[in-house]
Amino acid sequence: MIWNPNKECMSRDEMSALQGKRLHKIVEYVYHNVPFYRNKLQAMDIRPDDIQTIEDIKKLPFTTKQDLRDNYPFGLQAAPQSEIIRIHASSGTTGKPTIVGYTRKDIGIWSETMARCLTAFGVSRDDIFSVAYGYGLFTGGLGAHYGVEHLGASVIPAGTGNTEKHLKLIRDLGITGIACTPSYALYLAETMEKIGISKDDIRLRIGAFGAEPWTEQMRKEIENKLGLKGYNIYGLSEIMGPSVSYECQMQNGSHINEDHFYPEIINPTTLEPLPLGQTGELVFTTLTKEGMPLLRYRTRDLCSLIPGTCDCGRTNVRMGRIQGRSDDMLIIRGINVFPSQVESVILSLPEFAPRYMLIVDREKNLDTLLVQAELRQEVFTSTFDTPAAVDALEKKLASKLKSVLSIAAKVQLKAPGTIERSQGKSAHVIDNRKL
Ligand code: ADP
Ligand code: K
Ligand code: ZN
Repeated sequence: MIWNPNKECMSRDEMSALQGKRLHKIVEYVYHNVPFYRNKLQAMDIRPDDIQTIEDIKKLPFTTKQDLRDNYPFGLQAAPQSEIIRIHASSGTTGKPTIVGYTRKDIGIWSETMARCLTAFGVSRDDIFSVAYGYGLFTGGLGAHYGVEHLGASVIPAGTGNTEKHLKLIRDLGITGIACTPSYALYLAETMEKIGISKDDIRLRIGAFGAEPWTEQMRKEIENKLGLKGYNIYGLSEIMGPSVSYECQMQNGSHINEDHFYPEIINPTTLEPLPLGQTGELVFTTLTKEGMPLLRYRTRDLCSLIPGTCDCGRTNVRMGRIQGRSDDMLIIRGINVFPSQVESVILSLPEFAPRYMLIVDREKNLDTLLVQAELRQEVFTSTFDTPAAVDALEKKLASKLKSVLSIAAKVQLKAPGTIERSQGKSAHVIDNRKL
């Protein structure tokens, strides 16, 4: 089943023509409504009329996460506040989140692209579908929720947490579909064993898994333990949220909703576009967004685009699995975490030296984060033989970390000079998870 064959099965010529037309319109729109883009385009001597076909996209400037930070909170918003009906935020570094506003039209398109994904996974109006992404500022929960409603299946707004209660609902209501992070799916399976629900007691048949990287091995494990078929769904808040791309029944790459989100692959160092099939940094231009349209947004996700038509009948280009990131962002329980966020917390507390280590692991299928931080000499001298003082300092750091990272971290205080100082990008991270 295909939700919108008119848009998912266009010929390449039709698609390119539509993308070119939309690109021209969006460039004109940001030129008139976003001073940031107008200034950039003027500095490059580009007028909206210079952009007529989709190939002209190569003339346009890139947009980075840093641009979003520099223009925090609403600097890149194109629509007037009266037109914005929802605001999400994704984690940023240095405590500044990325704010994304959506107009009514944006929310409608998001529901449509979500419905396309769900239909490709095999979800229909007869399904009872549980959304177990986090509800709140994170785009996963509400994004998937509106898509399920738009499709017409019955949505269960389960959210995360309350896992045992959720599992009982899955059993008692005969819930047939679920959207969550792959690691939460494994955690569900684990908890099922613990409370004595077997996969024969439940009717789950479809899983929509995304928001973090996962492997074929994880897919097999989840499928075996929950008795369902798992599909990949990809997205990011800056562009929309989940539903930027989705697997079909062929499970050979994820189809991009390219009538709304135009993909390019570039060399992250030279910024040159790469030929189809090569691995590089994924870049998206939003072709229809009103709230916060972005030109050539650098996702930092590394992957390749897969040429050729797909046996499912869809012609939309596919992307391969995310193979890594060109920055040092970690995804822990689906939440984006930058080592620099931890650094900013540590620097803000006078008791700590600027030496720290993040140790990421997976225990019982759930990601864990341990932050080790060195105490300053004078603080160490005055506290190390007073357990209560050490305890208080640990609590102080843990609570500050929680509020900045939005996830709980274990904290371990270290004596001065005991954390190894090394050079390089991931000098502050040990990631023991096997992906
Ligand atoms: P979301 O709300 O979609 O998780 P965020 O902006 O919080 O959006 O995080 C987006 C990032 O999460 C992506 O840039 C990518 O690194 C990662 N991500 C999302 N979906 C997937 C997926 N299916 N596979 C691998 N990584 C993913
Ligand atoms: K994420
Ligand atoms: Zn397909």
